[in-house]
Amino acid sequence: MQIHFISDLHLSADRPELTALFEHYLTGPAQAADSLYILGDLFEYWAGDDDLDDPLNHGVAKALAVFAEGGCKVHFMAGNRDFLLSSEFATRARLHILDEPTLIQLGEQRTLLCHGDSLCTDDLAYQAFRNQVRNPAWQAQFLTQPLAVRKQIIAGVRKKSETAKSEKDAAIMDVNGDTVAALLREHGFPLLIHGHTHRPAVHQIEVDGHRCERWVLADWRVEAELASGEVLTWADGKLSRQPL
Ligand code: LP5
Ligand code: MN
Repeated sequence: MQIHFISDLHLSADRPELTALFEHYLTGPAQAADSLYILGDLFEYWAGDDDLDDPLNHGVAKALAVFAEGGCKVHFMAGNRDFLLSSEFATRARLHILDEPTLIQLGEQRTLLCHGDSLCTDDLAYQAFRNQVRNPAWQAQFLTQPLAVRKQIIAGVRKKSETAKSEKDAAIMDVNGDTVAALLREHGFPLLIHGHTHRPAVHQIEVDGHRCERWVLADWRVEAELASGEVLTWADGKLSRQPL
C-alpha cells in the first residue's frame, strides 16, 4: 500500500519541462501508488473549466485520466491558484475533488490535509484577497466574464501579487503557529500535511501536550532548464520524500 502526496507543480505552457516531469512521474514512480493526493497549485493558474481546450490543460487532464484508469484513486484539493478548477475538469481527469481541510487515515495515523495558504494568517493582504475570491457569489460573477477577459484579470492579479510579495517580509508568508495549533486542536491533534509555502520541512510541534508533526511539501521547479520535483510517499507505515 502506497499513498503519494504532491503539490505546487505550477504547470504552465511556459515551462514544458515541468509538464514532462509530471508525465514521467505518472507513468513511472506513481504507478506504485494506490492513492495520489494533489494538494493544490497543480496549475500556475486556472481560469475556469471552460479552458479545457487549452493544449496544456487538455494534455494534463488526459494524462491524469489514463493514470486513473490504471487503478490509482486520484484526489485534488484546491490551491490559491487553481481553486476555480471544478467538476468538468474532475470528470475529464477522473479525479475526485476534496474539501479543505480533509482528514484521512494513514494506517493508524489520523492525517489532516490542506493546501497551506489558509494557515498564513499573518499575511493580512493575502487573507483579504482570499476571502474575496473564495466567496461563491464572487466566483459565480467572475465566471460569467469571457475566458479571455478572465485571463487578462488573472495576469493583472499575478503581477500585483508578485510586486506585493517582493515587498513583504518573508516571515509573514509562512504559516502562523497559533493558526496551525488551532487547526490541530479542532481536528483532534492529527499529523498535518500541506504545501504552498515552498519551505519543505518536517516540524515537530506540541499542542496542548500532544506531539504533532507538520510535513511541508516541496514545490516543483525549473532551474537552468532542469525540472525537479518531489513526492511525499507513505509506505510501510512511514512517510518519506522522493526527489523526481
Ligand atoms: O501564489 P503565490 O505563492 O505566488 O502567492 C500567493 C499569494 N498570491 C495569490 C495570487 C495568485 O498568485 C495569482 C492569481 C491566481 C489565479 C487565480 C484564478 C482566479 C482568480 C481570479 C482573481 C481575480 O494567491 C500572495 C501571498 C503568497 O501566496 C504567500 O502566501 O503573499 O498574496 C498576495 O501577494 C496578495 C496581495 O498581497 C494582495 C492582492 C493583490 C491583488 C489585488 C487585485 C485586486 C483585483 C480584484 C479581484 C478580486
Ligand atoms: Mn499556493
